This record gives sequence, C-alpha cells and structure tokens, in this order.
Amino acid sequence: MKGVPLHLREVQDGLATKRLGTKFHYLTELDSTNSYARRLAENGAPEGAVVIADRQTQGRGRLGRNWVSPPDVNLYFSMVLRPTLPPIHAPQITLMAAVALGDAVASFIPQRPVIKWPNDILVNGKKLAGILAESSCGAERIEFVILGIGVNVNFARESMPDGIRERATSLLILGEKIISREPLLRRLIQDLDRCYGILEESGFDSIAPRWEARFGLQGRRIKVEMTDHVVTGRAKGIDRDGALIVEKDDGGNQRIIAGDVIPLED
Ligand code: BT5
Repeated sequence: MKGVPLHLREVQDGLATKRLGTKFHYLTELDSTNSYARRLAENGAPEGAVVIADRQTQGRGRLGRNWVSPPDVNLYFSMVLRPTLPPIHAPQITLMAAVALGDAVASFIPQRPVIKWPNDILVNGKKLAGILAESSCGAERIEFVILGIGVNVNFARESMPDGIRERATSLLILGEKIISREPLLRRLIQDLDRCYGILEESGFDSIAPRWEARFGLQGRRIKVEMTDHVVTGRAKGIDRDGALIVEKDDGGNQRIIAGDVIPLED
C-alpha cells in the first residue's frame, strides 16, 4: 500500500506526557532519525526532543545492520533522553523501551507481542519492531541516550524485501487492517514517557517484573551468538544491569551483555 505523510498535529493533540515530546522535529526523509537526534543532542537539545521521519535512507539496526525503512507506511522515530542512571545501567533504557513498546502495540492487534532480549518485539516469532539505544557516556554519568524505535505499521508482505519477508511482520498483516500512524505514535510516546518516568523515579526493580511478564523466551532453550563465541542453554531472565542470564547446557550460569538470541527446539 502507499501511505500518506504524517499529520504531526494529530500526534501532538492531546499528548499527555511529562518528559517526552518537549520538542518535535518531523522530516519527510532522513538518513537515520538516530543520527539526526544525536546531532541535536550534541548541540544541547533538551531531554524529550523527538525526531520523526517518514522514510530513512540509512535506517540502522545494531552492529551496523540495516533497518528497512520504506516511505510513509511505518514509524521511525528517536528521542533524546538525559537519564540520571549511572552508565553501567544504560542497557536498562532498551529494556524499559521494550516494555512500553510491547504495551503500546498490544492494543492495536489481537495477538500478544513478546519481547526478544534485548531489543525486539516479536509476534508469532516474527519481528514487528526494533529498538536502537545509543548512549554517550562520561566517566560517571550518561550524557545522553538516543532511543530509536522502528515499528512496522502498514508494511505489506509483498512490499518487504526478500531478506526480511519471512522474518518480519507488521500491524497491517497481524490485524488485517490499515492502522493510522498518528494515534499509534501518540500512544507509543505516552507509554514510553510513563515507563521512562517509572525507571527514573522508582528504578529498574519497578520495570523488571513487567519486562519478565512479556519476555517470550523464559525457560526456553536458546542459542546466543556473540561477536566471538556462542552459548547454548536455557533463558533464565535478566539481572539488574539488563544482562541476560543463561543456564548453560554444560553447567553454570552465564551473564550476557550483548548478543543475538536464537530460540531452539526444547
Ligand atoms: C534493531 O536492530 O532491531 C533496531 C532497529 C531500530 C530501527 C529504528 S528506526 C528509527 C531509528 N533510526 C534508526 O536508524 N534506527 C532506529 P537489530 O536487532 O540489529 O535488527 C536488525 C535486523 O532486523 C536486520 O539485520 C534485519 O534482519 C531485520 N530487519 C531490518 N529491517 C526490518 C524491518 N523493517 N522489520 C523487521 N525486521 C527488519
């Protein structure tokens, strides 16, 4: 389907937030909303600035991977956060965002979205949305975090490139109807604002149970691919630093800070 440009006014009307949405930057096309938001943050943009693009020419995933970003049908946005967390707890931002994202999209589809550690929202095993949090840290504090989110909204299966068609899904595919992006984006920003507020005011312990309730792989056998090695075992959950705990097949637990999780048959 061919989409239409976003009506930013409709997103802003009735937006009820405490921290996010202090300023909106809406552009038809960007290389990457994360890159643009980083430039804003480096030039002193306040917490809560939101950057939205109708299309990205160099949408990014983790580790230099590509985020497929066709025009007008999906959501691509990034927020400038200036959290008071210590740098070691920066990964909590991604986990907090996954809780908010899971809650927000759940109200637009009949199926249950689940979190795949650390940064994916899946439905029926297919990727609906991804999170890219990039931090700039000093020795003792986080200067800023750029929290970027991509959600497949009205992305039709036939428009998906071969590389992702079998592994990706969209709200259109799941709910079998077109979703207007404005109320969805408003809901996303509000849920992110709420979860970020909880993290800032009450700490990660207030978010962790909700993360675990939405974690799709609790107790399941998984393989985790890291840059230099692979671990197989059973997913046990997360710890306070946002690390994934895996009970290894060959005994003992391992904390994993960064990696790609692949579910295995039990
Ligand atoms: C992510 O990375 O899932 C993070 C995606 C973040 C995208 C947002 S859009 C707004 C902001 N600006 C940016 O430039 N980025 C953020 P990762 O876990 O590394 O997953 C990337 C992988 O997902 C790719 O290698 C593909 O296999 C797959 N993929 C790419 N585009 C996709 C899409 N539109 N839907 C589903 N899967 C996709």
